[in-house]
Amino acid sequence: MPAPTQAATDHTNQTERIFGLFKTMLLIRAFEEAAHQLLTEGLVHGSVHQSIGQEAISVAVCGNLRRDDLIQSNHRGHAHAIAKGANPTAMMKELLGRAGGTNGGKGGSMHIADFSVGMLGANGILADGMGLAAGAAHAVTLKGEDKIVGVFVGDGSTNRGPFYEALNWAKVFHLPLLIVCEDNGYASTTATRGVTAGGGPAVRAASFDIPVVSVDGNDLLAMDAAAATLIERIRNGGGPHFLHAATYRLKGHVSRDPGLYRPKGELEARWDHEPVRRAEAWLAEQGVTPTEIAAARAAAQERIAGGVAAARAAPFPDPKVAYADVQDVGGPSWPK
Ligand SMILES: Cc1ncc(C[n+]2csc(CCOP(=O)(O)OP(=O)(O)O)c2C)c(N)n1
Ligand SMILES: [Mg+2]
Repeated sequence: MPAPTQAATDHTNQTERIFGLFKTMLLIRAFEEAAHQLLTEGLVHGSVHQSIGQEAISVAVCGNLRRDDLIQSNHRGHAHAIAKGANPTAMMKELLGRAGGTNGGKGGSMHIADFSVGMLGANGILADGMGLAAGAAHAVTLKGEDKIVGVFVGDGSTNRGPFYEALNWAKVFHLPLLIVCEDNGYASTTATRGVTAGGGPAVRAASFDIPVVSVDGNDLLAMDAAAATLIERIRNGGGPHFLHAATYRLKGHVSRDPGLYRPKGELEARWDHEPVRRAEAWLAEQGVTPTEIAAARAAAQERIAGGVAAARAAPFPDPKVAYADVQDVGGPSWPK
C-alpha cells in the first residue's frame, strides 16, 4: 500500500490535548469563583477581576508556549498565571495577603508574578504591560535566546499610548513578541466600540505592518490552532505577531460589579457561547464520557478548595519583611 502523502490527523492525540487544555480552563473557572467568594467574605485585599468566559484564550496561548517562554499579564491576570503554570494555592494566598503567596502576600491580585514559570507579572496600569513585554522581548533578542514573549492586553487598553509605543518598538526591532488582545467588548462600564475610533485593535496593529490573526476567542480549538501557528512563526524568527481574540466577560468588570450597563438580554445570550461549555460539547462528540468530564470538574474544584483552605489557614507575613523584596527608594526602615 503506498504511503499516504499527508499524515492523517490523530484524533486521539487531539482529544487528549484539548481535554488537557479544558482541565486548565476548569481550574481557572474554579479559582475565579472561589476568589469572588473570598472577596464577598471580606478576605481578599484589593479587587478581583475575573476571567470567567475568557479562559480559552489563556490556556491556548500558554499551552503553546514553553515553560521558559515569558508572559506579561494585566489587571485581569489570574487566568494567564494559572495557564502558564503558576501554583493556584500560592496565588490564593497572595489574594488573601498571606505568607507563602506568589509575592509573599505583599502584592495581591494585580501583582501576581512567578518567574519560575515565566510569568513576569500582572499589572494594574492599562497597556503598561506592553512596554514591559517589548522590553523583555528585546532582552531575549540581545541575549541571543530562542524564547518568545507573550503579552495580554484588553481591547479598551488599546486606546492608551503605551500600546502604540510597544507595537512600534517590537516591529522596528523585529522582536519575538506575541500580542494577544482579549477583546471582550467592554472597558469597565463602557462598550469599547463607543470610545474607539477606526477599525479597532486588529486594524491598528496591522497599520504597523504586524501580521494579525483574528479568531473566535471562545472556540478553544480555533484558539489553539491560531496560537500554535503564530508562536511557531515567531519562534522561527518571524518577528512580532498580533492575535485578536473576540470574547466576552461573563461577570462584572470587577467581581462586585453587577453589570447594569449591559443591554437587556446580552449576558444571557452570551452564556450560550461560553468556552467551557463549547469545549465540553466538542469533547463529548469525540467520545469523552460525562463521567470523565465530571471527574475533571471535581478534580479542579478539589484542587482550588485545597488552595482556599491553605490560604485561609496561612499566617499574614511577618511585618519585618514589609520592606524586603521591594524597590528600595529610601523608604522608612521598620522600627527595631
Ligand atoms: C492607565 C489606567 N487608566 C484607567 C484604569 C482603570 N481601569 C482599570 S481596568 C479598565 C478597563 C480596561 O478595559 P480593557 O482594556 O478592555 O480590559 P478588560 O477589563 O476588559 O479586561 C480601566 C479603565 C487603569 N487601571 N489604568
Ligand atoms: Mg475589555
